[in-house]
Amino acid sequence: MGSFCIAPFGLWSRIEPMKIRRVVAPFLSMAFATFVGSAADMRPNILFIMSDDHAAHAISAYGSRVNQTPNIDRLAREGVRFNNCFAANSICSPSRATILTGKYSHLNGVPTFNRFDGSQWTVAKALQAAGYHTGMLGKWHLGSDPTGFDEWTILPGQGAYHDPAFLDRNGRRVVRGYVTDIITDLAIDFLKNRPADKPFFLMCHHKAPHRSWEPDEKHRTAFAGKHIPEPTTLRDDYTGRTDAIRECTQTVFKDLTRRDLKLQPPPELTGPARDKWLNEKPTEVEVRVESKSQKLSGDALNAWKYQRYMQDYLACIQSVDDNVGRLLDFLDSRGLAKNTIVIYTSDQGFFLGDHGLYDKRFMYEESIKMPFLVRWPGTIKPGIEENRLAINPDFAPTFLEIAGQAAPVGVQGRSLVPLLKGEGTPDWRTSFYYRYYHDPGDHNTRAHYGVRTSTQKLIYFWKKNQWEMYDLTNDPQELRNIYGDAAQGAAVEKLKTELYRLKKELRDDDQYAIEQPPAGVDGQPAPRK
Ligand SMILES: [Ca+2]
Repeated sequence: MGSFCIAPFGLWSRIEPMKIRRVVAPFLSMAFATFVGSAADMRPNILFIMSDDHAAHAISAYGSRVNQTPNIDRLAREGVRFNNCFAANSICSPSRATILTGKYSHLNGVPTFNRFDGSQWTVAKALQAAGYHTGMLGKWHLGSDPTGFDEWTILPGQGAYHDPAFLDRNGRRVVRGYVTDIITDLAIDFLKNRPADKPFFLMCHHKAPHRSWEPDEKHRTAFAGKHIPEPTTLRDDYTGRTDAIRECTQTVFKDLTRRDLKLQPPPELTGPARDKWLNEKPTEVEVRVESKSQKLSGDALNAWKYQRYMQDYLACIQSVDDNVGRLLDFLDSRGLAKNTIVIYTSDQGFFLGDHGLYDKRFMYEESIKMPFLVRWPGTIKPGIEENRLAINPDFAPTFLEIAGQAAPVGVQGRSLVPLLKGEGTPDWRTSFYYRYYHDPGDHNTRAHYGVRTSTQKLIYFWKKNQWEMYDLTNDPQELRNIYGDAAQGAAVEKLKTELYRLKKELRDDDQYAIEQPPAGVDGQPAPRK
């Protein structure tokens, strides 16, 4: 399909968003047929950079206490920082499926780590049909081949940090180097070789900083001796909380393995014996301090484990930050920055020792909060903050509106374009629904659903029939479960009403409450066509 021109983008930006949907979108198909082959399409490009498990509180623009991310910060300085953007199901594959479809897990069919049905509607297909040149590079983690992309090169499953294999339409190839650098190289190649007469939509998905947190040598060395401040809730004793947090195996002190801690197995161990050694969770560790061997256990070992975990996690992020800088520089050097919307996000948040945990899954703030930074020169005022509630089902309708397209029936999110433009939205959501299914999953994390408003949170662990409630204004760290407080009776009832209203409105009929679909995104990639 050739290029087309309907109106210069200046006109798009002057038309009210709803009018674009009602008036202009139906006109698009007509215009598309009429003007095929005419002047260049000036709709903005979309560069969507998403990392994996990068918590907002490991970005200095979000006030990180543990690292500095000058390149990612540039997007906050030159664009908008969303302070309340959340994943609706805080694990990798479900977040990705939701971003592509604008739908919750129970409707897009990916509640856990199961294969995505690529025959369904996705925003990539819609943008491709609307004349965008579409690309997907990096971590995909949805089992099936990408659909709706003119170009795709993906990591199989989780992918590898060093000398990773990639899959594309031609099969599998190994690329020498470090994964974050390579994905950025692929993105730069995509930008260099794209058709000049079309706007582009590029999903650049980093693997980092996902477990097993393997930095490149440069950043590993830079962080090796660094002391990382501990979070205040690292030694949370879970008083007043339900069983779920006590039962999970995602704690820094008890559950990091020798592999996670990068301990070296004895040289005589090989094969399964070596793997067994690496997968054990050590209660005593021998380290070298100033060339002397020292045995660590108890509190000293706990503190050491936190440092080891965070040093590698943050070193992986530093490479992501460098590479975001490379991409922004490339846009500048090619004169692309002005008409390219750049988004930086992560598929969900991560516990950085908060509540003593690593990983995500739980509906607590550190896990569900996504960094969401957007630069759109000429439209977004530089350096602003946005506090309205955004969720990852909103991303697809946002991309569509940017491209002048209406969201189809069934998309559950709302376009964030009015928020990006700083417009008032009197009917914006005041709460959102969350649901996590993967139980027992990789970390024995109990399934739950819940509702979060701007000031409160209610969580229901349905397999345990246990509840938690938090006052986010007076207890932002979520240390005091007030569900059972007599004084909260009316507030609990109000939140429950809202929870079940949302559940019904979103057509969550407990489709995956008991049985989860079989795993299908890790290990061997899906058979090639
Ligand atoms: Ca993830």
